Amino acid sequence: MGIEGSKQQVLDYLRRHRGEYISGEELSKKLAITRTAVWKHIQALRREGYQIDAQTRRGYCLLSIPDCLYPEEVAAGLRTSWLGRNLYYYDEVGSTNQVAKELADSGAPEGTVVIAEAQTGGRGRRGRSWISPPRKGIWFSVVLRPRVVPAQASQLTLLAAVAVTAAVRSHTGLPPGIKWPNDLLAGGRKVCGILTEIKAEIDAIEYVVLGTGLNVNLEATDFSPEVRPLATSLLLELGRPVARLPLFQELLYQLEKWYERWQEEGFEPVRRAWKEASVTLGREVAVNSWRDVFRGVAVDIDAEGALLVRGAGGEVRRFTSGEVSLRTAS
Ligand code: BT5
Repeated sequence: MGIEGSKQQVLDYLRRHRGEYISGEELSKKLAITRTAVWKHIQALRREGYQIDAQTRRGYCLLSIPDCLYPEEVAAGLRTSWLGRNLYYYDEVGSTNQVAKELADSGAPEGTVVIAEAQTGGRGRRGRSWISPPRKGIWFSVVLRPRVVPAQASQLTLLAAVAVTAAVRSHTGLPPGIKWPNDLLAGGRKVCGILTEIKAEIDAIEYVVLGTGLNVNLEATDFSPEVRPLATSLLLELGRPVARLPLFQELLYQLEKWYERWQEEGFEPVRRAWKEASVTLGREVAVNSWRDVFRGVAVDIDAEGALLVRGAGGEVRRFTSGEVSLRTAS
């Protein structure tokens, strides 16, 4: 077994006996490695942020695990059956969406997840950038291979917004509002963005990469001056830090649940949940599409997930993409 493998076994053993002292001798016997190797693994785990107490006669005791999204920690409490079971972890990466697309191109199975503690080239839509400082957010991408026609892929963005909203609400009590199509707002500011990228033929999807950036423990100073007035984090809204690991596990669980429901029952349940959490419907909006800017009242989303906006003259326009700015409160 490799060094990483036996380090993992030391960790697993200590995790199973959390709060107890385990002697170096016991570890060395049970795992069939030398006591020097045990000690080296303990040192390495401490460098990764695990708090492990060592006492001469009693042995080692795992006191706390770091708030990192290490794959072994994610897997240890994951409630999904397939999503996130194939997990790629990076301390730092350009963009998790980029990595996920490369993996998908080389055949990665549905449910493959790429997570990074930091992104140096995090991306938004239309070439914009996404601020992703180390260990303060949840920056991840999922490879999906849905059996629907390409036109339905945009429903996945709304589905992801619903799943993230559910996870944040159940984990923190804070109910984010969804701004069509891909922004989650808290206190009127953006707390999460979703970037859906697709590779398809005319009539069949090869894959969809669903990238989510959730601001968890960012401080105001983590945002650039231009973004600061528009952005927020769970920490800023709740006034306390939020543990990322269980929240990430809940995100994956909700995504899998909503995705399966969508595949089985179609868009309607997603649409209902989306409408409940929406902060767009009923509001005056300006929609910036690639054609022009259209002003009116957002009245509904239709059975495909498109936004319906009624203009001043009563005409209703349908948008499948575009940027929405909210004007006055209704
Ligand atoms: C989005 O784009 O909202 C999609 C963001 C998706 C990010 C995830 S992170 C994991 C995965 N890997 C990636 O490379 N991307 C995905 P858009 O609607 O275009 O919004 C981008 C705009 O939001 C920027 O131009 C800024 O004004 C603002 N912004 C940038 N970083 C932000 C942050 N951390 N929080 C809130 N707003 C931000």
